[in-house]
Amino acid sequence: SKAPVNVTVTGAAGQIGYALLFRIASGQLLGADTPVKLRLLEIPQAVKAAEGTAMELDDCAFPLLQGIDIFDDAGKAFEGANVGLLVGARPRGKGMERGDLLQANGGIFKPQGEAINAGAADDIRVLVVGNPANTNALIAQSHAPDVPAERFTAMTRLDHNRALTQLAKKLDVSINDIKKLTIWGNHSATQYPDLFNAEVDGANAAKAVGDQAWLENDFIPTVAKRGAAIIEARGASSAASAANAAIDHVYDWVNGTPEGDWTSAAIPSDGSYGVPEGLISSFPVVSKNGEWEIVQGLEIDEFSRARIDASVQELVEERDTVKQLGLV
Ligand code: NAX
Repeated sequence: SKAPVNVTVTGAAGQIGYALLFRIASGQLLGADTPVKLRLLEIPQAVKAAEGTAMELDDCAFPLLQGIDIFDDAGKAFEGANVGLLVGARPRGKGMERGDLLQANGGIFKPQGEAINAGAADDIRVLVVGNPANTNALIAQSHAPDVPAERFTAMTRLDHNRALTQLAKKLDVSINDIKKLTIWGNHSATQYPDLFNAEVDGANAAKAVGDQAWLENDFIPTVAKRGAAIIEARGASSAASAANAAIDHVYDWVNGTPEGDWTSAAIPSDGSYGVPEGLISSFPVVSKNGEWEIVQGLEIDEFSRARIDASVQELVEERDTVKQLGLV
């Protein structure tokens, strides 16, 4: 039988953690034949709540779950980690400037990057969920010089999934009829969901929509502001859908993306599509042999170019800020 995979989850007692851990333990993160050991990281005040979640995990008697350990120390939590799901982050407080937010998150993602560098397994794969996800991933990556840079990724899969459903509803088609949709740039309100390279039943999706006004004034803002709409409706931010997207991201990373399609993930840029090298930006990606590859050769029209550039510019500014703060 397969050796268990160590999965470290930070922010384990939070609401995404609560939606995520049961799915990992049931085999949905890595596959139904892969046993897992959970390593939960929380701040000291939340360790007790994490212990409560661990009791419930015990009570599920998941056949694949081979152990749960709880830590309030990043160094220990990432020891031997094969997968790191970095969910816990500092939320933006009232009146907090972007610089303050990045600084506060630097205090979390710098030591976690160091801990990954020091103790994680050679095949460590990191997904940052906690916001600002792209730049938090950059901070962690820059403190893990011994880990290949491409092992640090940030989540735009929730945006991707949101876009799939908005398009499917608009065209009254099934999710399964849609291929090759892309989220470009930052996981923020500037993100660009691209229908010009997407396909619906093999036909161009933007043409199938045939309504530029809907695309600009409806589709793009609905996808980009969906998080705020969920908060407005639910009284709490997206949790189960965010956990679902994290599962999708890691599952595809490990097991590969389906032939004839791609997905979206924020991965370190190699300079493709004019995105400055090293920025962790969302791209159209496929996963092969356990590694993400950026889909090459797509045509980027003027409209898309401007949208991508605007989101990438925001990432450049975030990188400049964390550079000034000495965090990267
Ligand atoms: P919660 O506030 O419910 O949980 C966060 C947990 O992280 C808390 O239990 C807290 O104690 C813990 N934590 C804080 N600092 C920590 C540290 N240094 N080490 C370990 N744990 C720490 O937030 P939740 O709703 O679970 O959201 C978590 C993060 O996901 C937030 O940053 C949120 O903005 C982000 N999101 C990202 C999304 C994406 O698509 N990339 C979508 C959903 C979500 O908004």
